[in-house]
Amino acid sequence: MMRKGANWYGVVGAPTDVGHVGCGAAAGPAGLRAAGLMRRLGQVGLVADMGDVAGPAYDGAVDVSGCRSVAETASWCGAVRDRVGRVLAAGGFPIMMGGDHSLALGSIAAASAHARAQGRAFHVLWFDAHPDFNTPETSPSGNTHGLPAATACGLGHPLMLSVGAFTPLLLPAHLEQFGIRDVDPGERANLRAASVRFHEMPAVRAQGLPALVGAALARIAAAGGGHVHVSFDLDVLDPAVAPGVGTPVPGGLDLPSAEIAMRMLGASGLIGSLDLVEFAAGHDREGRTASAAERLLTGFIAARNGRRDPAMAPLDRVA
Ligand SMILES: [Mn+2]
Repeated sequence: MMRKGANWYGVVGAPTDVGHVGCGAAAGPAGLRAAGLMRRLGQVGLVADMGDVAGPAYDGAVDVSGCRSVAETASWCGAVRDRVGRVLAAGGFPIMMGGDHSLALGSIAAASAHARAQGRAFHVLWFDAHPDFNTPETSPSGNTHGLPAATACGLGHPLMLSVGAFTPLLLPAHLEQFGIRDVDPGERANLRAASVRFHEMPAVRAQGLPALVGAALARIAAAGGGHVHVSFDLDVLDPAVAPGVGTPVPGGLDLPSAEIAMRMLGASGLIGSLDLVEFAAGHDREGRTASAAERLLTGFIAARNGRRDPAMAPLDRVA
């Protein structure tokens, strides 16, 4: 079967924790490179390291909206948007390597604009312990990494909404979330008001992540496909598997389920861009989180390229 879409991968690093100052995600790109991620990805696909984007320094100052470092977040997201956009324009598949999850607004701005220019529908599949669907009004912390999914859907701070060339970048009906287990009260109200489809961990455990992801892919395919962006926050994994994250929440995904889901996403041929965010290298233990990130990405790329990766053989038997 022919696979549609880009056959080379451009990794864009965004070394900042502007969205949750001090959470440690600024060390993510350097930590993943030091763990050998680029070399390992290069074994399963044609991968180019597009380097790190840069953005302003920040101090966590709270503005009138009650949110921290909003202008700085918007600036970092703009830098991500531009470099991810260049990968897409050159026919590549962008992998945005965070950094904290606020940066997803930048990659979504690029991917949504790319989809629109091609006349294709745009969808986002979001893997996270948190929905990141707060608005400045509902956010208890004021950290901008809790806002990007809502902002993409057109709800939020004007400075963050201005990262995209248009708004909303994403229809709430085209957003689906998996692995959720830490939802703020106002955030839950936002999700319900927007009718976002989000799967909390009890439902994920009952139905299995692969079944839920398969249903989501089937629904998108039945609706005519389009450009599907995957935003993967490493804190969706259980902290036993991925301790190196800024905001760990117990009761998360096991690695085999996540890995099978990523391989399904790759094999679907529907995915056009991806984020891997919130790796706090300084909190990792025995390289577990970096190793998990590497397995997820190599599994995705190998499946998307229609290859069998020898390292995945034990999981083939599980699946
Ligand atoms: Mn997140």
